[in-house]
Amino acid sequence: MTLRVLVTLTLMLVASTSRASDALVISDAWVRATPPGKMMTAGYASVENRGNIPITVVGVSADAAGHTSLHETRIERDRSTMRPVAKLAIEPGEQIILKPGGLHIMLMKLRGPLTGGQSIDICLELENNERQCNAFSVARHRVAAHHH
Ligand SMILES: [Cu+2]
Repeated sequence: MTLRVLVTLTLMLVASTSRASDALVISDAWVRATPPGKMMTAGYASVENRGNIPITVVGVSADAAGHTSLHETRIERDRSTMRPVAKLAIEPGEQIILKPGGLHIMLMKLRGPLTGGQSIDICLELENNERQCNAFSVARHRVAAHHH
């Protein structure tokens, strides 16, 4: 084997193992069922970077909603407010929990009501133009994280 072929193979291997979406592990993904008449809701999940390079989420998308964004709930002067989050950087080994009262995926202009038992796909858009889509189950409350 020539050195050149070896270098090419090595580069291909590096490229295939460094895909950020492979390193991003999403679990406990759920979306709150919509109350009657409401056309917006939020999605939650735990997002873990199991790779060795930082991963930056630069957006979210979902076919079920006309507008999807990353949001953060904060308490300001005793009032709970939500603000958009443009970027979310996840360091190697870091796990970020999107949960009620904190970071969440905001789903607005829903195309229809979301009821428990169904699931919708939500995609995380990553900085390097990769995207990772996961099924989020619709539930009224968070389901227990572990089933034994
Ligand atoms: Cu929100």
